[in-house]
Amino acid sequence: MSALNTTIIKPAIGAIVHDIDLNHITDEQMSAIKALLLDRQVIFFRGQSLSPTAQADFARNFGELHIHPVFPTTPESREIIVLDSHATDLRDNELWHTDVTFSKTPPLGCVLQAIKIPESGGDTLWASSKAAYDALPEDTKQKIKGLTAVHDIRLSFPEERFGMSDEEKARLDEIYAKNPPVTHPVVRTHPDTKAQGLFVTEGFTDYIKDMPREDSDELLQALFAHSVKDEFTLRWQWQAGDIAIWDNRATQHKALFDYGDAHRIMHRATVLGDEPYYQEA
Ligand SMILES: O=C(O)CCC(=O)C(=O)O
Ligand SMILES: [Fe+2]
Repeated sequence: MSALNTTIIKPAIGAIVHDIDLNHITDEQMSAIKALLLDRQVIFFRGQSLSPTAQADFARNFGELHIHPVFPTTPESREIIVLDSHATDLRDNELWHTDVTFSKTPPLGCVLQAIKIPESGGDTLWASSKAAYDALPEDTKQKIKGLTAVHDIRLSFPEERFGMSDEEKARLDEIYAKNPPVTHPVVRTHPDTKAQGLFVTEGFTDYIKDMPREDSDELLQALFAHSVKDEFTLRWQWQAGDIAIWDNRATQHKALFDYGDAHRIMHRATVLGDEPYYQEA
């Protein structure tokens, strides 16, 4: 990691990379960024300025990009989602979630750039799924290791959220039909590091399969609460020009919606990922 000047944020998660302009990076720096991301799970860069096409090109270093079924995009690049608090209801991002786990192959990761940040509020929190898994009691690890759970887009994008014009309703019904509920392992083995991570979130995980609903609800509530304990999480206070990159296979996150009517705009590129699996260590 000698190609990068970094500061660790917390033992479990996070690093800041200094003295780098993401518009001009060498192959050596890119390799170091990838290694740092695997190690720290979410990494931050201050003082950046990537146009939508430059942000998409940078994100493509990690893999092919995803087009989101719900969020609007920039005119310059359809691969850049615009999260604009004055244009879209962003309350769904305030639930702890891992991005797009309502799909069979959730994203590998995201590159998020702060374009406009309120004077106060609007922080984002990330939690390490690995740290959460590692800290589970051994009997819980044994209990959950073979389980699978159903993830559903409707938990975070419910009908009530989208206005009820016929046009909106038809669009949403089409989105639901194209994204039926999917099943994922409750413990996910990271494809690169082979680390185990807890892979359920309040944003998208509906129920654990082959378990009475009440037991599933109780177990999920306990796992949700455990996943986001202080020692597994960090909180990022944004400045415009910040970029965060997270490993979506190893984290969950939550964007606070605590800034009233203030204007907050973020640009996100989403890198395609593969099908989650569990493999015994
Ligand atoms: O707006 C943010 O800080 C993050 C929103 C979010 O959940 C995302 O971009 O995946
Ligand atoms: Fe998200």
